[in-house]
Amino acid sequence: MKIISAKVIVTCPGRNFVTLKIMTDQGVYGIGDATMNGREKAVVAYLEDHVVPCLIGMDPRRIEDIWQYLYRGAYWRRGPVTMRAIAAVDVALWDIKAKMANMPLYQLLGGRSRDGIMVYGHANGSDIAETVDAVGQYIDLGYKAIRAQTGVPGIKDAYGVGRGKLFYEPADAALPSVTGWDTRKALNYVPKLFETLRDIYGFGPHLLHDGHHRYTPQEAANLAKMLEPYQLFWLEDVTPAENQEAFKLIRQHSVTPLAVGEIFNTIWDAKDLIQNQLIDYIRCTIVSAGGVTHLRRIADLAALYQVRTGSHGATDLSPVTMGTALHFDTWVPNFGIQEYMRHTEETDAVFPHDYHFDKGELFCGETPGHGVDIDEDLAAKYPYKPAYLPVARLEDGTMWNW
Ligand code: CS2
Ligand code: MG
Repeated sequence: MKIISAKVIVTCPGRNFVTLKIMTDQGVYGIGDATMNGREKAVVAYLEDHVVPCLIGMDPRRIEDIWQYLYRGAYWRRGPVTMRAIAAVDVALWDIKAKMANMPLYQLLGGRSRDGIMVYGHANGSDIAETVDAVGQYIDLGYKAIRAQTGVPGIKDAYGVGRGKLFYEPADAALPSVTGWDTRKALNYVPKLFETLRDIYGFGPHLLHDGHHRYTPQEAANLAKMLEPYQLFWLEDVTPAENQEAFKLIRQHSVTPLAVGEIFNTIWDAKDLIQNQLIDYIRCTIVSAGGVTHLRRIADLAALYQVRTGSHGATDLSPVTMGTALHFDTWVPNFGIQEYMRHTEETDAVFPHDYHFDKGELFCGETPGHGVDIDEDLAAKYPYKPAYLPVARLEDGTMWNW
């Protein structure tokens, strides 16, 4: 069996997606996601110029060997561009293997560990009252877990607050827009949101919050401690994870569960946080961390330390990543939760898929493969549009972490 061709498809049905389609001499094809929000074309060039030519003639059944070829063989290891390109190939090859085996992907991974995949949705509002209202809407939709983000008085466009209450798309400008940040104002406001949410909705729903790398370790510890009475499911990316020693300070002061990893690309980024038991949930997902082959290694390492998975699932992860992640989540023993930001109708139409939502859970389908395809004719109707994530500045103009 041989790979005879591979093409990179760029489409923008509401937002940009980069998709790899690998064709074989037996007529079976596989689909992989290679989207990197705001840097899409870097991965397109990496795939088209440096990966696709090497794939032609290879045996698509040799998933592990092709993974090692692209990782070790590049010499230049790791990083968000390389690992997304590897992920796209890897996912397309698992899709092909599962189709050849006539099995849904989760069966190849080891079979079902659970019935449904608990997901969390994104509730947001420009202030506490609006966010409380949005959380209520998610509860009405059947969600068991909800991430709550609020605008903060005096901060211009705080992270996580969309224009509509149920939809939020951060990459929304042809050049990065400038948002604001002020830690003191956030620390004075965010705990009140969770106090109000618990007063109104009680302790039934799981509540989550994303600090989006904004706080220093001391501020992060303070926030984690202040949020303790409200028993969050997790507090995410509360401080940047380049210096992982910082998480020791947070742990010393609080038992609020911590989640990190949406910007990690390999097991090496996650290793120390996991082994030192400084986090409770690892957020790496299929597209950003080298595909099924590599994410499985990260999950297995995490399992040794009772760290559970919580895959990133924002709208910039295409339905191909979502579908594949759901097969992964259906199998992985140490599953925690799956993020789920719904795609637009246009996106769902370009990527026909067999997963579905019911009462706070997603379910992968039984179609052989990962269950997600691409309608190339429809995709061609939505050409690439430059779209960037915002940047953040403090009140005095200093650049901050977005
Ligand atoms: C976020 C994302 O989903 C999350 O937790 O941190 O909105 C993130 O900002 C985007 O995926 C960036 O592309
Ligand atoms: Mg996040």
